[in-house]
Amino acid sequence: MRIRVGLWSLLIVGAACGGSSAPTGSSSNPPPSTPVQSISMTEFAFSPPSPSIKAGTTVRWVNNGTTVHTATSDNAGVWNSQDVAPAHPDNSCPYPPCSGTTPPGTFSFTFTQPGTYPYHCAYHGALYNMTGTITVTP
Ligand SMILES: [Cu+2]
Repeated sequence: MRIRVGLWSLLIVGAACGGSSAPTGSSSNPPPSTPVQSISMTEFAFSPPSPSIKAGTTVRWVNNGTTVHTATSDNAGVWNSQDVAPAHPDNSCPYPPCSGTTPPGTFSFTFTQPGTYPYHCAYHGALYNMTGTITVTP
């Protein structure tokens, strides 16, 4: 009889220890990854051209058009996509040149500093007013 009572006590203590590591009720979702703002490039516009984003957001330009475009900051040196080729499903190129993109069809840049960032397409900015402005808020 005495031995049985002793085992019971050990089991209860063990259960109490196991319970101490229970979750504290926070969400089980993983931490959010870097937010992404997509901007489509077509002939001859960015869409949306001028989004407002939070610092730390990555802007991802996607060329959904049929010729090369760029996303180039008006202030030299902030960012320059170089040529972004059309992102056709078969990566075809109806209106060459369509080279110089990494990876095909997209260009990404992460904005870490709040501010106002005007940009343009190097080929169609002046000619077709293919321009935009990224507003970065804290
Ligand atoms: Cu363009």
